[in-house]
Amino acid sequence: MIFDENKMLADIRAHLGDYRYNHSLNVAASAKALAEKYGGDADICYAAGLLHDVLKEQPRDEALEFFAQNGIALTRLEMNAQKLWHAMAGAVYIKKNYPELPDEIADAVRYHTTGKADMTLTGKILFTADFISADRDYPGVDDMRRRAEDSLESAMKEGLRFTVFELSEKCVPIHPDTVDAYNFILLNERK
Ligand code: DGI
Ligand code: FE
Ligand code: FE
Repeated sequence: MIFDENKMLADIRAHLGDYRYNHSLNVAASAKALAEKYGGDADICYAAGLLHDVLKEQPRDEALEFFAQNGIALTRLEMNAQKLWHAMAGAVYIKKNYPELPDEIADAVRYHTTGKADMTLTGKILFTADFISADRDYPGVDDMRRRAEDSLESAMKEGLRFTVFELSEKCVPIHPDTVDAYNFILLNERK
């Protein structure tokens, strides 16, 4: 590991409860395994996994303060979708606190919840690792794990389909990046 793993571990330990700390370790392990399988950078993907949810437990008031202090303007949809905040805030946090890490890590964290069109390999690996990590136990997780063995695109397509389906079923607004990610995958499928 070429990065300071102990710094990241201490940081997420200080920010997260046991459940999400353990989730982060599992996502890091999955991201590393996917990097090895798909030719990504194992250290970059592992670090992205460790840090991806670092601000997931940040209280609402603190998050809004953090956005204001860092000049991050939320769209109306984002203001109403608090579950998206940790990805946006996490990316800014990583840029500020880990200037030694490649930008690719903050970028992958930024889009780990919604996805976006034309993601980096690290971004696709983190997005997929978050769905298949060892702690995940939802109906369909075995199918997701099989897909991730086959291709990142297959796993992402199902992950995005599931997310769009769930959000629309609950009448929750769908972020444009989520729609872009979904459409991009469908339109770029090998025929
Ligand atoms: O942080 P995790 O729980 O590990 O996973 P995550 O960062 O993928 O967050 C998943 C949550 O984010 C889930 O409750 C659905 C929500 N979400 C994902 N895409 C969208 C979304 N919420 C809205 N409103 N719009 C989206 O496009
Ligand atoms: Fe997350
Ligand atoms: Fe996560």
